Amino acid sequence: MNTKHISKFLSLVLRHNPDKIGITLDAQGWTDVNILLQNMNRQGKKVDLERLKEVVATNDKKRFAFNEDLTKIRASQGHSISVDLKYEAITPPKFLYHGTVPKFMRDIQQKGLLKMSRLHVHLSEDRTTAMRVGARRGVPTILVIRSGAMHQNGHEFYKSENEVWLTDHVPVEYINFK
Ligand code: HQG
Repeated sequence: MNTKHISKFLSLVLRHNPDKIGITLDAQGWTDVNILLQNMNRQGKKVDLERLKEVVATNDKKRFAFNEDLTKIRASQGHSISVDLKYEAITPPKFLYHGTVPKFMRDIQQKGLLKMSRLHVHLSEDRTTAMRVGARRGVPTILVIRSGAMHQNGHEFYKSENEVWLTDHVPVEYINFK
C-alpha cells in the first residue's frame, strides 16, 4: 500500500468507522497498535510497525499520533464518532480563518459555522492553510473569524496536536464575510 492509501485508510478507521477493520477506540480515541496492524494485515493491507511509524511521521498534516510507548495510535482531530480527545481549552489568537466554498455561504450567513458531521468546527491559524482546506471542495472562500471576541464571550477553543483550532459553533456575528 502506498503512503497515501495507508493514511486515507487510517483516517477512515481512526476517525469514522473502526468497525470496518474490527478495532475499537477508547474514550480518548486511542486504539491498540498491534491489533490494528494484525487486522490490517489480515485484510491484505501489508503494513508493519516500521511502515506505520513512517506514515505517521511523514504525514502532510500530522494527522495521527502515537502514545509515548508506541502501543497506541489515534487521529489528532477530524472525528465524526464521539471521542473526547481531552485537549485543554486555550486562548485563541484574535483572528482565525475558515476555508469554505461559495455554495455553502448562504447557509453559513444564516446559521454560522456548524460542525456538520464532525465533532468540531475546524479553523486555521493562517489564510494559506484555510485556502487549502477550502480548495478541497472548489474555488475557496476565506472567512475571517473573530476568535478573540468569541473567547471573551465565553466560547471555548482547543488546539489539536497537529495545530488545527477547534470550537463548537461559530455564530454569524463573529464572521467577517468581506
Ligand atoms: C461547511 C481536513 C453549510 C464548511 C481539513 C465545510 C480540515 C457549512 C463543510 C478538516 C456550514 C464541512 C475539516 C453551514 C460549515 N452550512 N455548510 N452552516 N457550516 N459548513 O470537511 O472545515 O485532511 O467537515 O465550510 O484540512 O472543510 O481530513 O470541515 O466546507 O482541517 O485531515 O461544511 O478536514 O483535514 O466539511 O475540514 P468538513 P472542513 P483532513
